[in-house]
Amino acid sequence: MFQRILVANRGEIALRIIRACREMGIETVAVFSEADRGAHYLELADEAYCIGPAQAGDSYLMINRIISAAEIGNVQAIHPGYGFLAENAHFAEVCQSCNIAFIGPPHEAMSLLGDKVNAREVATAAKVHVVPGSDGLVDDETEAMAVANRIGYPVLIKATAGGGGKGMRVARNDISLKAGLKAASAEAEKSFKNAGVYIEKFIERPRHVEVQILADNHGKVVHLWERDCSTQRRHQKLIEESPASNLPLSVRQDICKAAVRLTKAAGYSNAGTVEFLVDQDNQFYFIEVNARIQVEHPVSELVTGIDLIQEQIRLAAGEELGMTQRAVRCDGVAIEVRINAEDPDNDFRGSPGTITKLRVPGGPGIRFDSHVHEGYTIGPYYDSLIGKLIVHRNTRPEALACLRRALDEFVIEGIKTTIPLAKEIINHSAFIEGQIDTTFVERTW
Ligand code: MV4
Repeated sequence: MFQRILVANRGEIALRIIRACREMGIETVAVFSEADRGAHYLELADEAYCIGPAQAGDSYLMINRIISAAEIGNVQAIHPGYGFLAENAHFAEVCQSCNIAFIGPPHEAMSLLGDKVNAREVATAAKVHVVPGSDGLVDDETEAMAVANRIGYPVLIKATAGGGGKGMRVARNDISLKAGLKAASAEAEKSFKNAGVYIEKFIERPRHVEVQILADNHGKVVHLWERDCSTQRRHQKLIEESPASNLPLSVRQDICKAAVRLTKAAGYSNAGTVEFLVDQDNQFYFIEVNARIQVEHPVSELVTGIDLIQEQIRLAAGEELGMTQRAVRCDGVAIEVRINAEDPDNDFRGSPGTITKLRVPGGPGIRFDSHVHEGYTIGPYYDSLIGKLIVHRNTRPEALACLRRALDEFVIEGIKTTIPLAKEIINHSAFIEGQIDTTFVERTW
């Protein structure tokens, strides 16, 4: 097992990783930018090194500086968290060449699945349903029209290097298809330096259901059931839950089995998430793989009782998975609310400032993962997530009652947060009934 790990991230996920390491008796080396100097979570690491100025591009994204800190800190492994370098296959390869274990998937699987057209091919080979669409990249208007007229409008043009919604265009006829093809391709070239696009049937009002996977380096793969992440706005998830509500057990089992087949076919190991769209007839379609630990991993931890960060570390050290699929329970219901420093009255823009008062809820069923405290200043440099409130109760109505109480107990002064919006959402009848899809928040607010 590793004796020392470098945490190549900041904020709540850096703290989450430091805590996991401490419980495992592993020392941690933290890194920080000038903007994060003095943050309290850094004191919980064994060492901390400054790696540059506030701008992420000059610090948390600088591979040479991270590797230098790893060499000076004498670590055997790097945990990238999420965002920043977490899905950078080149970074994973550099770690390997420096004889430092990357706590994540092999770089080969990461670059394979990072290309969505390749990922669709892997899924198809594994007999996992993909959304009906083009056979590979679409090269020109003529080919695009042939595909669209075969599968039928509306269609969605997507960037093969994309994900998270960038470089996507809906087309409802040949005219908008031609315009969308140009626009999507140009946006993809600009954002990803890869103009490649493909076409899928546009699924109307889908649910976003994703399966948590753990895979060892010896060919064993288990799933930790699914999360519903449909409650989002502008591709920013707001609320996630496990299990998915109103999804029959047989469908959940089929989705989870499909995710395991795909993981095996991709030669993937460590923790990962296989994303699906679920249509109104409960048909599910693979869309992409997230080759990292995700923000919403705690809901899966609570229903299964498995510590995902500790598992990631054991798997990266080459250990075999310690559990069988049968032993992975899905007990009760867990719901996570993301708390962002954003101003709902200013188009949900970041709301930097100092937290002047903080009262955190507690009691049965409540977990709060956050690096912030009274007196903490949220700067303008990074994403606006300041914490995650996660509840775990036996049933969904009980989980919602617990969440309602917790949000009512919460006091955060000095900055604007998404807590008021979260309260409105969880008190809306559609949400209470579990009638949620990816368009719900934007249709309703
Ligand atoms: C789709 C879709 C409808 N039909 N694909 C958005 C981000 C990327 N991960 C995939 N996305 C979508 N792909 C087809 N064929 C609708 C979305 C989508 C979405 C998906 C998941 C969660 C939130 C979303 C919000 C808007 C659109």
